[in-house]
Amino acid sequence: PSHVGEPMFSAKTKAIVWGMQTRAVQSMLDFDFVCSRQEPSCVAIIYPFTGDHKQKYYWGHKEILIPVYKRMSDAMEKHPDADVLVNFASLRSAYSSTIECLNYPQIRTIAIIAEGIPENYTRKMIVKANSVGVTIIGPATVGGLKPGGFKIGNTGGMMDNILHSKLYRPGSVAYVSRSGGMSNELNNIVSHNTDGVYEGVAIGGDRYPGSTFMDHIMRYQADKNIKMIILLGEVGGTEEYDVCHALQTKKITKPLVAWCIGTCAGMFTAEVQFGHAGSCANSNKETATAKNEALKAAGAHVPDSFDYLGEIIRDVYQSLVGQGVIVPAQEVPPPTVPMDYSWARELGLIRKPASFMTSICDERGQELIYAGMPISDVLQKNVGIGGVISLLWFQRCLPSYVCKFFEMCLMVTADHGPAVSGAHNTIVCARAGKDLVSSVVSGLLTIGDRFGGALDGAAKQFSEAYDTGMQPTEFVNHMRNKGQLIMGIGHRVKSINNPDQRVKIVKEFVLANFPATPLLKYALEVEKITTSKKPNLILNVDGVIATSFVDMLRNCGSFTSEESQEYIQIGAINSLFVLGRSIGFIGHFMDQKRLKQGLYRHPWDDISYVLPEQYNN
Ligand code: Q5B
Repeated sequence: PSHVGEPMFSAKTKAIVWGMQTRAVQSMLDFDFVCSRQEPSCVAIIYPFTGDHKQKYYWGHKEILIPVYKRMSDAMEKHPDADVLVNFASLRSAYSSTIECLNYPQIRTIAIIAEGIPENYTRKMIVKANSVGVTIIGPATVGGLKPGGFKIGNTGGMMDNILHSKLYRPGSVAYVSRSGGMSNELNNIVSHNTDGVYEGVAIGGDRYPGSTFMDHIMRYQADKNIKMIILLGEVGGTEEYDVCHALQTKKITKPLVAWCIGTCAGMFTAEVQFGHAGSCANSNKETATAKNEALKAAGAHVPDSFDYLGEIIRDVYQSLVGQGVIVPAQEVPPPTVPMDYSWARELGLIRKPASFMTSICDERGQELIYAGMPISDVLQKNVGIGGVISLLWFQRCLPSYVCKFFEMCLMVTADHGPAVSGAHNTIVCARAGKDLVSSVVSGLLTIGDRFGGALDGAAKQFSEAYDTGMQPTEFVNHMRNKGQLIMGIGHRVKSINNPDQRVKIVKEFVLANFPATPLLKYALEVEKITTSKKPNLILNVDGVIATSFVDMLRNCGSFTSEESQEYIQIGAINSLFVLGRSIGFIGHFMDQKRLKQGLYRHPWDDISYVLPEQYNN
């Protein structure tokens, strides 16, 4: 192929990523940015499980879009300048996606990340790749990198690692290893002892790697920018002997530092299989110790143990500097890559005021917590719905008589028949074919000053009158003079002749159980005056609940006077009617659906048409 002899990666390399590996793609782009590349290296993503779309990534501070293609053919056609495929396909689809990719002559290198691909599949991929002149890196690898130019996927680790090992600019040392994890360690060792990494490839831990140590070492030998080579082999396989042969036959002339890891295998009496599929010695020749000896005999610089690898690398490097073969370049600081918000927060580097606050419920931990009480305790302690209201509305456990009061209010307000405004609306809405939420909401929206929502007004009016020392008669006259109705007084159908049992039940409970009930008693005095004028001007269900609610807030001992006042001011007193009547509205919705009631149309004979004269026939 035309690309033979050209460097495998450069600062212009463009890659297509197979698989939805958003972190890896971002990591490639961050690497590009810190290397001062002009353009992002990842130009497209192939993901067969969604339709074509674009995904947002960061390019430094800026946001850019990278196209995602369902079909490989589209990605190749739209990005003819991409010559690397970073294949994140799983072990099940890595074979088919690699074989498909080998049909596109634009691709020169394929990195296969998946571990566990069956060896016969890998061998078929290698045969096909060799036949079309494509280099495979992997399988079972993190990939490789070229400082200052390009990196495959997650190679090199996080940004602090990349900065620490100065991988944003090229050095003079190239390495090839099997292990991806150990290549990170090599980045660290090389950056500490030399002018840095020029290129590094991890060929992967399988028995049959797509490209070999020799493939990469011969590339390094040919590249004039590389002044020394490091080989990090391991127990298992015989490929290191090819390197020995190349050293002996002077195919490799650059200084080569080598070490095979796994020398400890000799300390075990039985055969040892290390983490990689290929890292197991099938004969004495495949042991790390034998290979290290052979490499040393062939002329490689081999340390006595891994601990001295850095030292020997430094010695070779310094002698090259001494000979003038390496002239260390001046350090240029890299551009700053912004840190991801979540990572910076985890490191405790930044703080930000939260957009919103909550103080009643926390669902983040193992157990849901209502105002400090785990949900299992809520149930175990049998606090009931009144207790849950105490916790979620008032952030505290209120006395049991208060919880009982809440529950009683919910029960008595749960419904008052289909004729009232809210139930009527819910029914009409349900019959118009609407869903539960819409129907219930249409009922709830009728709750206001006249219907069911007079509690807040009643709480304010009665408490203000009482607190300013107005006598009940004074209050009634004052309201009449202002031309205002007294909230919580009056009912369409209930009167002193047709008393409202709900009012009686709540009133009796509150008078018997609350420590003090001054406002309720005040309201009952007002009722005496209003009913003397008109029998339907009773203290209604809204009025009795509202005044009792205020008595509870002020006298149960759980609230300061400021807190009690705040609940009245913020409009919290309607809450019990709203919650209670929701039960009834849901009932009416279900009832209408169950009864298969059709669309409601109000009868004409129940509507008085009073149009302006000129429009009447
Ligand atoms: N007058 C409730 O009125 C109603 C007066 C008043 C002084 C008053 C009316 C009112 C305040 C709001 C209130 C909650 C509209 C009611 C509820 C839940 C429910 C509903 C259900 C359920 C009824 C006749 C005469 C007039 C008026 C005077 C009336 N109210 N004076 N203070 N509060 N109350 N709402 O019968 O001289 O003849 O012109 O707005 O507390 O919603 O079951 O239906 O569970 O679903 O239409 O219980 O009282 O009387 O307006 O014709 O007035 O009495 O000024 O005097 P009515 P109106 P005048 S409980």
